[in-house]
Amino acid sequence: MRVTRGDDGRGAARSRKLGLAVCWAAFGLAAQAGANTSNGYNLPRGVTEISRDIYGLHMEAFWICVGIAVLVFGAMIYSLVKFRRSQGAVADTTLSHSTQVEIIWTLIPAVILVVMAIPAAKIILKMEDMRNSELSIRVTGYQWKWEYQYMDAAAGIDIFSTLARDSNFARQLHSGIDPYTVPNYLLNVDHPLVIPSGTKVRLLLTSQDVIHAWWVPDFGAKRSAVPGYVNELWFTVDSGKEGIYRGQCAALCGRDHGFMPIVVDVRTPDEFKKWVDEQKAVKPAPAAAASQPADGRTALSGQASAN
Ligand SMILES: [Cu+2]
Repeated sequence: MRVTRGDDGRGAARSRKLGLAVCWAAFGLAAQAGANTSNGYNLPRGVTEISRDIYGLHMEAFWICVGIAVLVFGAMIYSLVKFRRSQGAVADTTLSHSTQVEIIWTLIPAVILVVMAIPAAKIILKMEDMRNSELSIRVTGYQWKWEYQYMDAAAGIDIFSTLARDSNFARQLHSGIDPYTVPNYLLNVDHPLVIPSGTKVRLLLTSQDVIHAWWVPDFGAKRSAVPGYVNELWFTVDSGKEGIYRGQCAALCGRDHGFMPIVVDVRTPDEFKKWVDEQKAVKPAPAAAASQPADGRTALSGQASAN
């Protein structure tokens, strides 16, 4: 680019200062976005290895984007300010094509994409690795509730999980109840899914009517529940991270789609065992065949198990 300068240098100093200020502002915003990881500005770090992997991948992509933005917008703003007509800049009309430049601006983005794709592929493979799961739970979506049928050591436990009654009353038209007075409004259920910490839990997801999606952000876990299909999903909640975790159906599954929340009650393996014994004592386990499919193909939907 050919430039004719006609000023005494004061303009250049001013534009340098301006450019610096813009760069600092961009950096400040980026730093702020990166630091606010737990107050609603960013993904949750979560309580599983997968959720932390996803978070790391997200931050890696974020910082690459920040770097690209700083370079591209920095060059643009610098050029706009420095080579403006009032400073005597004259457009270069001779440069129309450069093979060298085209190769460079094709190769650099390609390399960046590969750098991002390698860790992403590793995490996807890890998410799909269902081997050595210690507890399997069959999850069936209905309009609008979830059914959790335990297998393995907890076989026989069958829970329907629906919207908590106080939320359900408050959500009715003209209920007269202020939703702000309802704790965990629309995010609470009558019977949560209870699972042990430090245990590889595998969910087998299906649906009895339309497509639902089981999603708990803190687990980095989300998968569709599709009628006629069985999708798998696994997570291991860290030991020491016992507590209540909340999620929602993440598919537009019909009129009351917003009213089928997910609540997971994570307990220590000992407490979980106690809970399993309590459940079995309250309700004797039905015939093993109903909850533990003999050949894995049948009994994954209510209709099949009824045959
Ligand atoms: Cu749903």
